[in-house]
Formats: sequence, structure tokens, C-alpha cells
Amino acid sequence: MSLPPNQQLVAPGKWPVVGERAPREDSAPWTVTVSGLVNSERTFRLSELFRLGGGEPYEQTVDIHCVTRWSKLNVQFGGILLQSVLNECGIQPQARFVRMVARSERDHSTSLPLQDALDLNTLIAFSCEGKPLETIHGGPVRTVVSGRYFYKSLKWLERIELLAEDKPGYWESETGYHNRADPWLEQRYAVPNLDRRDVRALLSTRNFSGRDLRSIQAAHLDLAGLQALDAALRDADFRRAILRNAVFDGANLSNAHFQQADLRFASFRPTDRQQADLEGADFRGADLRGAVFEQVSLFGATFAARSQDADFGSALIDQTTRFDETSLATLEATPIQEEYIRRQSASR
Ligand SMILES: Nc1nc2c(c(=O)[nH]1)N[C@H]1C(S)=C(S)[C@@H](COP(=O)(O)O)O[C@H]1N2
Ligand SMILES: [Mo]
Repeated sequence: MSLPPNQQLVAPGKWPVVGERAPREDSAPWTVTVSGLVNSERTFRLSELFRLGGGEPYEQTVDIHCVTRWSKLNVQFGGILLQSVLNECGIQPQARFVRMVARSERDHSTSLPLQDALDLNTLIAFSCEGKPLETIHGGPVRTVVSGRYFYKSLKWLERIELLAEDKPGYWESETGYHNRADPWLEQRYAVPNLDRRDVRALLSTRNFSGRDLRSIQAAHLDLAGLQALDAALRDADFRRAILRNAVFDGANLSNAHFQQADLRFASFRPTDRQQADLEGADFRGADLRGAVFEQVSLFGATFAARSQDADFGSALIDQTTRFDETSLATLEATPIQEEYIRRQSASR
């Protein structure tokens, strides 16, 4: 079994839902349109699309790696290769990128270099483990790209465009997720350009509230009492930082690095605007005594050291650390983490 760096397995049978939960409501029959740099633009009804494969679905076993650090291995999808659909339409020589657009409220999209998409055997999937794909996981039709973080696999496929220039997708442009997304190289985030002087000034005020400070480097710093309400702090590096009494209410801390940080009496609660988000955050070796977690999402977060990495211990949690049931429920897919927290917070 092989897992890319800093991923953890979900419990057998679990498959977390990430991002949008349903397609756009639309009474028109489902079609998939191929447009852009193709010889003939085509709109396929689903039955036509399925038949392109020659009647038999193309079966592919895929390892799912979510950027928020959970993985699910050996999932069998059935469908038709993107290559087969594009062959049907004729690829023009100037085509360099393929963009997939969803039938969803926000016209969710993602893109890949065309050559990568073909080399990775991108699948247009309509079944999973021999059953029709569930709506919540992208049914009736989604793409599945093996060898990339799962945000490159689009749910509810409605449009495929071949382009000469890239048009980065929803997560890639809104959230700063890496456009290449290779899990083996941990390409989770593109590095944003924060002005170094601004950052230094902010660090000295210890007030991050409302700021966009994705991927900020704050390892080893003394930030006791930090105010970070509603701050955007995805991928922030707080390793070994002193964050005693820090207020992270409403902050987005997905994939933040808190290894060995001092988080005594820190708070992760909702604000009027939003709940705090700790998906994929890493708390190994952090001191969480007196810390409060209320209505936060903890999908993929790590508290208990995983067996494959001995470099950090587990988080220090005791009966003074408070997790509400809503927060603990989000760890359902990784019961090892949930059990660790329950055991430690019950201990004396
Ligand atoms: N249409 C659409 N596709 C999407 C997303 C989304 O929000 N909308 N989220 C992406 C992300 S981040 C992941 S991890 C996977 C999640 O798929 P799942 O919900 O079936 O696990 O879908 C990807 N495709
Ligand atoms: Mo994801």
C-alpha cells in the first residue's frame, strides 16, 4: 500500500463528500457538450456518451487523494475515456488545455493540460463499484483523474472545452489550490505573493482578523494572544509557534501546520459570519490543553500521530480541552483521530 506524503486513509466504506453537494436544478435532460478547439462541436445525451465506449464501460481502479489529507484507495470507476470522446470530435492541433465545467449553481470548473489529462487516462465516469454513481459524488456523470488531488476530478460534468490558454478552475483561482496538484509532490497550494514588509508589520500587531494570509510563514514565532477572527489562513505555517490564548474564531485554517505549537486556551469557534475550518490541519505534538473547538470542520485533521511517521508525537489533549459533538462528528471518516481525542479528553 502506498500513500502520498501527509495523507491518511479513511475508514473502510467511508467516502467523505467535499465541496458542492448537488448539481444545479434543471429539468432539461442531461447532456455533455464538447466545444472549443475541436473539429466538430458535439452535444451528447448520456445514452450516446455511454455507447461511444462500444457498450462496455471502461473500468479503472483509482486512488483518491483529497487535498485535505484523506485518501481512499482502490476505488473502481466505470465509464468512458476522455480520449475516446475527444477522438469522436477531433482534437485541433492548437489545443493545449482541457477545461471541465459542471452543471452546478456556481458553474464549478477545473482544468488540466490536455497532454496530462490524456496521459493520466482521465475517465468520464458514470459508475462506481459497479453501481450508478451517486448524485452526491457527481452522478450521473463526473470526471476522475488518477494521480492528481481529487479537486481535479469534476462532479456533474456538463461541458468539456479544449483551449489554447489555460483558464484555472474554481478551487485553483478562489482558494489558491495548486494548478498541477500532484499528490506525490504535495502540490497543494500555489504560493501567494504576500508583501514581506506588510507581513512583518502584521505579525507585530498580532492582529490577523479578516485578512487573507494564506500560506503565511509564522513558524517558531511568539504570537500569544493572536487575534485571527475570520482570517483566511489556509496552509499557514504555525509550527512550534506560541499561540497561547489565540482566537481563531471563524478562521479558515484548512491544511494549517500546527505541529508542536503551543495552543493552550486557543479558541476555534464560529463567528456571526462563519464557522472555523480546520480540514486537514496538522496538530501533531501541539499543546491543546484548555483549547476550545466548537462547530469546526475537522475532516482530515490530524491529532494522533500516524504510524508511518515517527517524527512528531500526538497532540497533548486532556480533560481541559473542549471539543463539541458537532466537531467530533466531522472526524467520522478517520475514527483513529476521533478515538484519540475522546480517550485523551476523558483522561485525568
Ligand atoms: N462540481 C464540483 N466538482 C467538484 C467539487 C465541487 O465543489 N464541485 N469539489 C472537488 C473536490 S475539492 C473534491 S475533493 C472532490 C470531492 O468529490 P466527492 O464529494 O465525491 O468526494 O470533488 C471535486 N469536484
Ligand atoms: Mo478536495
